[in-house]
Amino acid sequence: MATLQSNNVFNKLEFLKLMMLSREGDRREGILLRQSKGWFQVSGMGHEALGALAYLLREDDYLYPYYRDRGLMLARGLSTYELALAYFAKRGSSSGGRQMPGHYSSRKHNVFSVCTPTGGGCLPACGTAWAMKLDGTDSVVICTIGDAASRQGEFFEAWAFAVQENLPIIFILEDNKYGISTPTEKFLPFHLGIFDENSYVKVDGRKPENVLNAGEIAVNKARSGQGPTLIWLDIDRLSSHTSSDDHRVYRDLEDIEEMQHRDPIRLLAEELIAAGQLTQESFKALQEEVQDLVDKDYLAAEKADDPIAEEVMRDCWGAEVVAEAPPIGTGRMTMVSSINQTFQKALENDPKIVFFGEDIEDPKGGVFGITKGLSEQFLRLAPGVRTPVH
Ligand SMILES: Cc1ncc(C[n+]2csc(CCOP(=O)(O)OP(=O)(O)O)c2C)c(N)n1
Ligand SMILES: [Mg+2]
Repeated sequence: MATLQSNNVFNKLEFLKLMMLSREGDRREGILLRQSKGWFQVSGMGHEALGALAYLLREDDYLYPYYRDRGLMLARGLSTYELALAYFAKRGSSSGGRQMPGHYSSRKHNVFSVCTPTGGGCLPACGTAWAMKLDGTDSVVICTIGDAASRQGEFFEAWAFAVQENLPIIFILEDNKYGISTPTEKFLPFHLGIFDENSYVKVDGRKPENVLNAGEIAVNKARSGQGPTLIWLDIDRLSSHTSSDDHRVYRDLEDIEEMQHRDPIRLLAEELIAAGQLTQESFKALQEEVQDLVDKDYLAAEKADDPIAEEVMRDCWGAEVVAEAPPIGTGRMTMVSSINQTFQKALENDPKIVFFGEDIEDPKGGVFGITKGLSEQFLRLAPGVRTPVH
């Protein structure tokens, strides 16, 4: 089955093939949809250069992508066959057929399942980055969102928390100028001056080396404990929003035509041809090779097993844990006291427990005193964390 990431070294010609593989997968899914063999499609056409980020990551790093990130997913190591299984909602897909197409996930590659509510991955991504920091590792998290999604409250909350805790996280804002049919220029936080100019980097995201260079600085910064970066990528959505949309209804045809000249695949192919690393013939041969690979994977995936109704609850829950009464004293006590003692026992037994919230610290320990005494007794400073962990 087709996976093209042979090693972690970035090579333009190999990367061109990866972007073409992503594009062809999108094209194939569009055709299958028109043949009524699929139910929904969301394409990453125009966003493929983001895949360059994967070359900066280690296995222990995490990705919180969104639905435009097919190129990034392929570069991370997901195969076209796996994406095809997801497209057909097959039993063997990463979600066991529970997720929509384009809602990537991979336990093996630390890819957290895409949230359908836009921006919904930002806070869990911070949680993962915080856990990495508390564990004292030098892993990093990459979280991607769209330009319209950057107006979600979660994004601002996540950015504030990432800055506060100096988290090893990189937010990638894929600015394709539209949220479905709505132009986002007027609403984009950068255009409103909400972010200090020193807190983000703007990059032409049509060129993989730009993504790679900005990403490298951000990943090194995060790995060395110097905190988060926000990368604002200027890109194009070359397709309609999804298979339920037709962008010709709200975009000028000249505008659509003009975008094709900034197509990242076209730009890289032209560059490689000019550099003598590719010819028109070898480009055509590459296209045929990629088409063939994608064809085979989708044909094979189409024949794979469908989900079984009886297995619908499989993987929805972890192993059952037998509930035990907390080892606190017996006899009469108030509810507040029993909760407080339970927390005490938990903190004594598990150094990984983190209390997170407002008004939980001593001397008050909450309006009802539920956490009273805990911060004084268990105050722990995680390595490199600015604020105490209680
Ligand atoms: C919270 C929420 N509101 C609305 C939607 C419906 N919706 C899905 S995608 C989308 C547009 C997102 O645009 P953008 O963030 O710019 O990403 P793009 O699709 O352009 O890559 C909207 C409004 C949603 N999924 N979640
Ligand atoms: Mg957009």
